[in-house]
Amino acid sequence: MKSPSLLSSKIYAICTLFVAALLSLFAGISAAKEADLSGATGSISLEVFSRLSPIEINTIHSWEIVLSDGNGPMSGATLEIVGGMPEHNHGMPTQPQITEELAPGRYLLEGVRFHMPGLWRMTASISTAETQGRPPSVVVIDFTL
Ligand SMILES: [Cu+2]
Repeated sequence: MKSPSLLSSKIYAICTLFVAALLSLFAGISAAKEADLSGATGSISLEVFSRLSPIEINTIHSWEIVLSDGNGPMSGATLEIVGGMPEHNHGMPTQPQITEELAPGRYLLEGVRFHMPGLWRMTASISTAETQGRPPSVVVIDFTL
């Protein structure tokens, strides 16, 4: 029969390997999850993680929008998103709405749908309690579908 100390050191080694494997798995997942779209203005950066990735035409879906500034995640911000096709002079077929702050600085935008291939422009107007009474910060993101 093996001595208890040998057995416990074997269990320890197996656990260490298991944790290392898990960590490398998570590192791989987080590295793979890059923003689908991003933009910035001043110290504010905006990243779009589409729940439909890659984004497809004519499929209604949601975006998770991550806002941060020089101090970290921007919690409690008011975010309005307007989209359209600048070359066609029309808007989106839907009016996407922010419905929830999923985590500090991470907002859920529901009702996103693009109905045509071509150049799309999303304009995000961002205001916070600190910037009340001043014009919102505006981030413009152009992309082609
Ligand atoms: Cu169009």
